[in-house]
Amino acid sequence: MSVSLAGKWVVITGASSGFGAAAALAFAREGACLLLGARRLDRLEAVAAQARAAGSPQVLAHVLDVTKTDSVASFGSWAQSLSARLDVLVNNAGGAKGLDPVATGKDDDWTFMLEANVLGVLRMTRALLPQLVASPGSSIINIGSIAGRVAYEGGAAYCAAKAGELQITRALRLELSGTGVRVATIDPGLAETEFSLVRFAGDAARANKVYEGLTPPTAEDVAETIVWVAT
Ligand code: NDP
Ligand code: 8X3
Repeated sequence: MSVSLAGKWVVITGASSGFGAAAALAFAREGACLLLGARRLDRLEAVAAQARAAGSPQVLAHVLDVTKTDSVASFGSWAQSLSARLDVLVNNAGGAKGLDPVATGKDDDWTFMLEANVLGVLRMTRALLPQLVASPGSSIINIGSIAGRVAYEGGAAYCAAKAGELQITRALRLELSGTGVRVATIDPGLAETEFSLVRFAGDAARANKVYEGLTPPTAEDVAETIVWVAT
């Protein structure tokens, strides 16, 4: 049996591009109310405007950096001031930096990947858990990756981070058993978004090469799966 999302409160992290932006529009078409977070507020506001036009009764955007505890706390207080209950948390913010083998890996890249993909999920979940528990039937949907299950050269830190996300999902599922909060991971394979542009520090030629000769899934395909899991 699927659940109606009309009027439900959905939080999406990393909603300024890619899967998160597409998910915002997909939830909007279901009539959900949206709280969107990311670091680039201008991009977030543009997605919010599209989501309103797509049918969401309420869309609000707030700057969010999941690598910073203070920023997550501020987002959490803002969300609390808007709704005592939350129905869906999509922990999507994250990504990769670099494709170096361990031998030449950069501390800054490793720190970002572990902070954003692992600690970000923990921080966001901790901050919003009281509002999710207040709404039995709510869902936490973490965006992992096939990289959390299968390693590749140059992917040590990113694969470790996404394997970490998978274990967070598993632990949370046990911890929240009996609360009515469902916990899921979606582990896409390679899909065409700004992921590779970010990984290669804005080198568009290198990023485009990743998708050459392929017909990868789109952000909209993944968004459709996120909405399906939420229902
Ligand atoms: P994009 O680069 O298009 O989107 C990433 C989103 O995450 C942006 O909205 C970005 O916003 C946000 N983000 C990054 N760092 C932070 C941060 N510190 N705090 C808050 N928001 C942040 O890539 P995708 O849409 O592809 O990536 C979304 C998720 O999907 C990531 O977790 C990624 O690892 C995962 N994934 C991607 C796959 C792919 O092939 N594309 C496959 C499997 C998983 P901003 O910069 O404005 O903060
Ligand atoms: C992103 C997909 O295969 O490029 O998570 O690591 S992959």
